[in-house]
Amino acid sequence: MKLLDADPFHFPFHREKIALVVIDMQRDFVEPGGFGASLGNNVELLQKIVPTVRNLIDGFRAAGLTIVHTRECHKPDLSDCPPAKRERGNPALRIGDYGPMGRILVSGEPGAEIVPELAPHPGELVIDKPGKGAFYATPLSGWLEERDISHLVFAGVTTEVCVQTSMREANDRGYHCLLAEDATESYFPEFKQAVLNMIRAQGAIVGWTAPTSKIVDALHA
Ligand code: C5J
Repeated sequence: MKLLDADPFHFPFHREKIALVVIDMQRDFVEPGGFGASLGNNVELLQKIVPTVRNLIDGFRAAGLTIVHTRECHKPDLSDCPPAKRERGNPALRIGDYGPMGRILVSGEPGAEIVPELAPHPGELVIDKPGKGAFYATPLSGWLEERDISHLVFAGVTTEVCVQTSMREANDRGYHCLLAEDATESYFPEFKQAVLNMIRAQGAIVGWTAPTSKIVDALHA
């Protein structure tokens, strides 16, 4: 059993049972011309965490541990995109419409790809998810069970939407969850801070948070 120096208290974990889940580090959220920018957001805020997310991924790679990358995207016929989701947002550039990086949030389009710096390596798991949560309508639960994973470290974007939803889904499924504080970001800094506070309040009601350097150090301690 290892102990990671986290908030609100130490996070105990077994090295062979921990996995990293990197949420939606896609061009559509991080680069100009994608889904995030179409909603009027400043994507530069999200670009800044790419090197830190890379450090976290490299720490898990060096330790030979399971890494999951998710992508929020829909089938080209949009059969998995509920009208209630598509109808919201920017009416001039909806999910499925053509933007500068191809069709917005559609699998196989350039915008749906993970940014090149964080591209999955062979053998790493890649989940395409139609919802905000990584467990909804995906094979993630089964893949984690097959690998006997009980502890999850989360990173990625955006903190209060897909990261928080996925972490709460995992929490309800019995996983011990830790969020890498500096490897997640929001277009709204106050929303990110609120999520960090919510997660670790009430005796870690959703889970723990810790900076990337402490997570990587604990993996290799
Ligand atoms: C959003 C996400 N923000 N990946 N998706 O719509 O957080």
